[in-house]
Amino acid sequence: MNKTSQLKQSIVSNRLEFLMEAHDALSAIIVEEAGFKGIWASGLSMSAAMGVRDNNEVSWTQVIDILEFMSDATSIPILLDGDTGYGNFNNARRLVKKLEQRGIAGVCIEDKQFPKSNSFIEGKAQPLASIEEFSGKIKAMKDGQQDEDFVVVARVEALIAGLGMEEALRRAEAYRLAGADAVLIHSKKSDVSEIEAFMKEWGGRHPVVIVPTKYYSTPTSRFRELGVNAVIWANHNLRASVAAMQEVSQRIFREQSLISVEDDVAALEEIFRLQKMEELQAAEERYLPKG
Ligand code: SPV
Ligand code: MG
Repeated sequence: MNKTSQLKQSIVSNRLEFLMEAHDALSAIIVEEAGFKGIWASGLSMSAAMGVRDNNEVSWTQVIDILEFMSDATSIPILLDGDTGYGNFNNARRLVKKLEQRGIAGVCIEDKQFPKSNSFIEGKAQPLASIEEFSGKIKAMKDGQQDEDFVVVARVEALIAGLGMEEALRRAEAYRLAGADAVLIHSKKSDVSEIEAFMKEWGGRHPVVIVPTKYYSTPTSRFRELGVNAVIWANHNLRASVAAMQEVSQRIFREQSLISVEDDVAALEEIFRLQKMEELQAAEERYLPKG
C-alpha cells in the first residue's frame, strides 16, 4: 500500500490510531522504529527546531525541504501540520501539489488566519477564517490532489478561539461537506470535557482526530470509548530532546569533562546505525575500485 492509502486507512478506520511527532529526518526515523504507523510533522516542533516561533516564520518551501528529508528517511506516511495552508485557496492547492510531488501523504490545515500563532499561547487572540473562505480552501485542495487517497484534515479552532461548541460543530460540519477527509477538533482544556461534548453531538458522522497535549492525563481508553479515530502525540520528541540537550550541555559545561556523560548519551555506533552507514559501506565494497 502506498503512503497516502496507509494514512487514509489510519485516519478513517474505526480502530484508534496514533501519529507521533517528528520535526526532522532523525526524529522521523526514531518514530518509525518505535512502531508508529504515521508521523505528525508538527509546525510547532519544526519551527522550534529551527530556532523560530510557530508564527509562520519558517517559509512553506523551507517546511517542504524538511519534509523531503523526513520522507526520504522513512517508509511510513507523514501528515503535515500545514497551519493555514500558507495563504488563500490558491496557495493551499499549490501546497498540495508540492506535497504530492515529495511523497507526503496528507496535510492538516486549521481555520485560522495567516500568519497563525500556536493555539496554546496564553491570552493570544486567535482570529479565525470565515467558514466560507475555509470551506473553499478545502474544496480547492481536494479538487487539486492527484492521488485520490491524499488526506486533507480540517482543523477546527473554534474552541481555542473561545467561540463555543455550537460554532465548533457548525464549522466541523461545513468542512465535512467541503470534502475534508477528517476533522481535527482542538481543545486547550486540561480535561477531556470539550472533546466529550463534541463527540456526543458529532455522533460519528465523519472521522475525528484529536491532539491531547493539554488533556494528557485522560486515559487513551476514553478516546476509544468516545469513538475518536486518530490521536496525535504532537510535540513530545521535541520536548524530550530539549530536556535531554539542556541536561547534557549544562553538565558538560559545569564539569568540563565527558566522564560522567558518556554512558547517558547515545553511542556513536547508534548514530551511524540510524544513518544506515552499513548500506554505504556495502555500496562502497561494490562500486569503488578495489585496492
Ligand atoms: C503542532 O504540533 O504544531 C500543532 C499542535 O499544531 S498544537 O501545538 O498542539 O496546537
Ligand atoms: Mg501547529
